[in-house]
Amino acid sequence: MQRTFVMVKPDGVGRGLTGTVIARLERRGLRLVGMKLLQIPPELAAKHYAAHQAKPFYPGLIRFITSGPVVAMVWEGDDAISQVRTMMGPTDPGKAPPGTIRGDFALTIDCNVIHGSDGPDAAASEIALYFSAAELVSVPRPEESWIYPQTSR
Ligand code: D4T
Repeated sequence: MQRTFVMVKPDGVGRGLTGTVIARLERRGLRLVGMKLLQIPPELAAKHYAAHQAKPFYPGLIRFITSGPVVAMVWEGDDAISQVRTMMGPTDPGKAPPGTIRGDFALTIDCNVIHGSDGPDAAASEIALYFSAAELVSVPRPEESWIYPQTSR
């Protein structure tokens, strides 16, 4: 079992895509263990995107990510980090195949609907940025015996 941080960005929330994103992750078999709606303050945005601070797109990225509410979530499951990244599609929606979230719902890299951690270190630090341990609740779903048959039966 692995945890990953997922965020529906302001464009996704504004376009009413939050439910669609959640439904896709749920249907895949991932387990939702934390969720909150918030408008990201600039200080938190700077921490989240610290790795991009020197990039030319950084000011626009901070403006965009703080421009409206986001839905921050933690999802859990087998290989959750890469499963979610695959479901998201590439950062640039122009390169994202149909069937991926970005390939189905986005056209530009600036407004690409969803964020998902790109590795275990990012997942751990992003989860800690947005959630306290008490805000995460992991309860197995009954149908998981059909998702992980070898371990649950
Ligand atoms: P996030 O972090 O939002 O899940 O995106 P990715 O992990 O897929 O991609 P990233 O970290 O390389 O980029 C972070 C964020 O910056 C925006 N961006 C990126 C942008 O506006 N212009 C660009 O040229 C790039 C590379 C989109 C995602």
